[in-house]
Amino acid sequence: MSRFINVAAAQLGPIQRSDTRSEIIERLLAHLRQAHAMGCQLVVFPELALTTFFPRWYMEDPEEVDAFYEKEMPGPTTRVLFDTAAKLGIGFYLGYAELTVENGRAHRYNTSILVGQDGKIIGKYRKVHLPGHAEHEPWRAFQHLEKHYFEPGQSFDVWRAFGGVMGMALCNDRRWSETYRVMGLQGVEMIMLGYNTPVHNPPAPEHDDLSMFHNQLVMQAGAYQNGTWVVGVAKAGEEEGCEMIGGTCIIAPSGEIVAACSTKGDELAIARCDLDLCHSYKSTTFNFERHRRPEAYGLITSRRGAIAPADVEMSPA
Ligand code: CDV
Repeated sequence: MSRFINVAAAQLGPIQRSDTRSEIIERLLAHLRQAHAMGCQLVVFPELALTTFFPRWYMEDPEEVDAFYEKEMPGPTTRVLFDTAAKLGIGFYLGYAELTVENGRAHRYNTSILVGQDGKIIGKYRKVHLPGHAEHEPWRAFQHLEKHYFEPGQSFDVWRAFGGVMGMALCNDRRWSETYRVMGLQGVEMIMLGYNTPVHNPPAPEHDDLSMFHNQLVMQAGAYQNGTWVVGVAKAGEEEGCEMIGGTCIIAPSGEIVAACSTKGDELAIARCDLDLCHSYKSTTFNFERHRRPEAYGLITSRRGAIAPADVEMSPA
């Protein structure tokens, strides 16, 4: 059997701070229209797709900071995305900064939503693995203040949609095997994942040459080890003087890349994804029910950091 879904990985080139929301949304709409013209049912946009990657700056003025967040979704400027999706009958995944007030307290998250072909929100995900730091670190060429600007999300959920089981993650989540496995244990068949990854890693510049290799390594491994499609979508190119990797790609449950962008600008990579391809991995090598040994994995949830065994004093012979 085959269950096909035509998916567009909608890479965005850089978004500068001076770009208005309306200008940015025009670029997203162009992607939606082009993907629809090419027969797609789903478009995947990057992380923080409505703004420049603002955690690269330390800002103290709350008004300046809050301008980067969406207070409602859809809101006055984003509604056109939902209306266009409904009109074209095309769904989308969108990453953005969310500001919500609960019990009189403001909460800020790095969020993505999945929107159906009817233009209605199916599900929301809040980024669990927030990389970087919480305090200003002036020694860096640029900041990575996600721990300052966002609270972590608490779960990896999946949704029945688009004829399959769909999951969401954001950027740094892709480097953690737990991300894929928690969704794998819920039968995920397609993980959508937007990212903003600078080429330069200030705390470990020795990794810079490997940034694209690591990007593909983690997503290909996550796809194969969980028998799922992975759609990884970059915001790419030189954004406010910071060079971002591209590497947008669609990965099959075999771990193979089946479509990829070749530029660092606005570009679609399109694949006809058969969700039934997941089955041959989920029912053989990665038949979890048959082969997993959770009784041996207790440390995964009980311990956060690595602790090596203490050195054993060797008594003299
Ligand atoms: N936006 C991200 O989560 N970026 C990280 C950076 C810190 C390397 C990433 O894992 O790509």
